[in-house]
Amino acid sequence: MIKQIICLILLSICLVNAANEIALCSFKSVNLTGTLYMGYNAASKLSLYFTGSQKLTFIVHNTGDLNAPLSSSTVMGSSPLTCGGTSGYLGNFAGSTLTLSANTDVNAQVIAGQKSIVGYVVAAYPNAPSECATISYASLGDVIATCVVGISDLSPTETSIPQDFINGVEIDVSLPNGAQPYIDTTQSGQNAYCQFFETQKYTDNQNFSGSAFFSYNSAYGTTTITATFRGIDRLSSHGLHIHTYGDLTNVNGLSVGGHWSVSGNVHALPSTANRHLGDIGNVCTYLDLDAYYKFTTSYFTFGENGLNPIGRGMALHRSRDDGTTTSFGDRIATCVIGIVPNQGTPAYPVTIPSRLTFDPNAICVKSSTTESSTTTTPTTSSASSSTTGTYEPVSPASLVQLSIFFYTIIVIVLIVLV
Ligand SMILES: [Cu+2]
Repeated sequence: MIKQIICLILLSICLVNAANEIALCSFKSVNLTGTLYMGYNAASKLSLYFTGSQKLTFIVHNTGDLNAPLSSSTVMGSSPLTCGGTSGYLGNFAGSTLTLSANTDVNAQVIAGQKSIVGYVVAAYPNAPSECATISYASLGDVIATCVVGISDLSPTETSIPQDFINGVEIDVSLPNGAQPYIDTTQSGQNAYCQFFETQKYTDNQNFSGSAFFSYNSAYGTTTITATFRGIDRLSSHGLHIHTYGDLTNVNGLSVGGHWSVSGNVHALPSTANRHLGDIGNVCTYLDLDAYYKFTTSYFTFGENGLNPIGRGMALHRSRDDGTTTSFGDRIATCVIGIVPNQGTPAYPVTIPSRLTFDPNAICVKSSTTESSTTTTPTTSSASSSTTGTYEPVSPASLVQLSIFFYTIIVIVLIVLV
């Protein structure tokens, strides 16, 4: 609340980051890799550039959930699909060469204001027509791959915008671009979902999965973030942040940039008032469970004040964030925050075991002797601590196994004595 009041007073510095931002969508599928870049050129037209080599049609759908079912009824805009008429019809591409289909201006699509596609899913289809033509959805074939449109920077330090994108479609890097999500003020709030992809810094050699769900409560102005992760190192808790860019192009996760923040912020844990917008603490791990996270904050909103996380990125780190900038290590997984429309739930809901409670500041301390009172811990084992020297709470399941073991020993001893 304090931050929001300060932001209202000093609105100019609270518009998050510079406005010179573009949109992009990175396909991370075995079927398709490549990035679709979107920016306004000197003529204020949205221009598109695709780095892949396949001939494809790109369609935007009315969801930012990568697992949501897609059909003709979820296409953004009208049907049939017309170039320049259907807002979700981005056109037909034939790779990075500067042909009409690879590099074209479009009129009905935007990355700012009303109808912005930032935070929505783009799906790639195989049966692209040879030129811009009115087509039926069914003629495009089955979806090859999907991605979520995120925000990136035209003058980045940690990502590589193709020079062909800037030169070929005449993007003027000195002009403001200003990619922003569309805020539907007719809704009482928007939810969001972020599906993680492991980076090349992920070394745990297990099947990884992870997702985060943002549930916005407009009545209280609060956002509850829940998340689960599988396949990550259980000997450590893991720093989790919202980062500035929804850009997954860098294989090591560097292109999500620094922590999402406004001027004057410093890095800290949620227990500290002055911190980055994206400082949301740690994910706790368990000895025999997946990793879970739950945190409620009023530090940012889903409103129009520049503090909206849609289209930004998230990063899960190798190590625990102890509030210092050097503590949390590599980015082992990253994602783009997409819209879940109509305050809905994602196709694969994030579920948290009911027996778990969470520290309001998402601390996850390392000490095995203090963890039960200060960190995420199963409610039914609050008096216990780990017997292995690690700092994860012992789960109820482990306690049951331990009890059965000792009970068996006692019974055996009694039988021998009798
Ligand atoms: Cu981070």
